[in-house]
Amino acid sequence: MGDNEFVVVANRLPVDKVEDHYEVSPGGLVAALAPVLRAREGCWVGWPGNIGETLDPFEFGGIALLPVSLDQDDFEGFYEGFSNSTLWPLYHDLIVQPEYNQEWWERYVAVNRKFAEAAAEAAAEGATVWVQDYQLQLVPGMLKAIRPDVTIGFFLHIPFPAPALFQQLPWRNEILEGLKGCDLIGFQRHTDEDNFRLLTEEIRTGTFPISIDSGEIAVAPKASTSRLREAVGDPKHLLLGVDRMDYTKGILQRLLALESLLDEGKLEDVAFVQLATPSRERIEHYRTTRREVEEAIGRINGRFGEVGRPIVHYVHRSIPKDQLGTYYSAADIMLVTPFKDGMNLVAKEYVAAHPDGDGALVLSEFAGAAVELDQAYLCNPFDLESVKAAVMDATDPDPARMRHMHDWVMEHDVAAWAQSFLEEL
Ligand code: ADQ
Repeated sequence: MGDNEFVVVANRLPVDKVEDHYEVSPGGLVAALAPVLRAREGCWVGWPGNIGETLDPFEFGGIALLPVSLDQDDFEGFYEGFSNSTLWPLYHDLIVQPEYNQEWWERYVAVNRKFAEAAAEAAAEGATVWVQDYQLQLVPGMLKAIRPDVTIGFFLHIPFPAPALFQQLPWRNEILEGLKGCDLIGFQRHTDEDNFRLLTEEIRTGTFPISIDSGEIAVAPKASTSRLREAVGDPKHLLLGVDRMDYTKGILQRLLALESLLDEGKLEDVAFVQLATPSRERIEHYRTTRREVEEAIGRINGRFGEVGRPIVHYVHRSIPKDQLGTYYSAADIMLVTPFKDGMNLVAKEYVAAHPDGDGALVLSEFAGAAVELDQAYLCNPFDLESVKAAVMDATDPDPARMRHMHDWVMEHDVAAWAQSFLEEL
């Protein structure tokens, strides 16, 4: 038993090792939880991010960090395997086929046990423990067995599938048992919560749509946005995509929509910037997605670009948040076209960068964000014509729609999200 009144358990610690020191990792979750952690003698349990590294507990920015180490087999079986090649595709409605592998499952159990034991060690008598996401669904049950005195919350950042899909999982009963250790489970959308409740009604659940740190995305000064627009040839329409390179995000589909609009001569004087963070690159489906995206970009530029003036400008790297703000501010049309997405914070970040109502958001109806951002130009990424129509509508946007969404996002930020979950817990 430890002395922390509040414990966050997440796959990753909220820090990254940069050469010989640590830096806070970017992201809303840390920003939202840091004040709560500081105020309540909090501790964060998670993996430091380097395979095979074993670290003693340390403090960073007033928060106690309790590292859980993962070796190569843990990383491959628990993280790349069960989490990202079984659960990720299954929970995103089988965009690619999930793989069911007994050894991965055993690693998932073993690693969840490590996290549960670490949380049990950190938590004070009667503490509140908040477990994050699909990698750790067994932690609540395991922790409750060791420490029945603690209150356990769980938040699922990704969708929860319909029962007919979930039932495919050979270990579906074990996952449900794990989650039954919770006092409260939070979902992104009502449909996720409803899907879960069709399987069991024993546990208290709620819908808490996550959001962004409203202070993190600043509106960029005119000089920087002009410089960016100039760099891409001062087009009439600057389109933008920002994603992890993931098959759920529909990056290829938006490129195909663009290509088709150019082909038909409906869209002219356009530049498209696609920023993509490398992600899960050892998994075959991710390599295929990247290959298909890069092939489409090459083809579009070959067909419609000129020397020194490509149509698609592509960066396959992570971009610092302050620079991201310049891209968001400069873009006329933001394309967010996932086949399925728990929330999609990029959509909210774009809206946050447009207080004056300029700009337009093309948003997939299958992103959780579409529930709140219903004034966006909604589309169905499975239907190319629907994406094309939304892009064309977005070329002549109604500023009232963007202003409305901006005000909503600024008020419903990630701090409000954390507060509402913890109050309910
Ligand atoms: P993700 O699938 O990673 O998150 P998203 O919500 O869009 O998706 O968050 C991505 C974050 O990464 C954003 O903050 C964005 O700014 C950043 N990012 C993306 N591309 C970048 C780039 N090239 N450079 C720098 N930063 C980049 C999962 C779920 C989502 C859910 C979140 C939070 O899949 O549905 O919204 O968790 O719950």
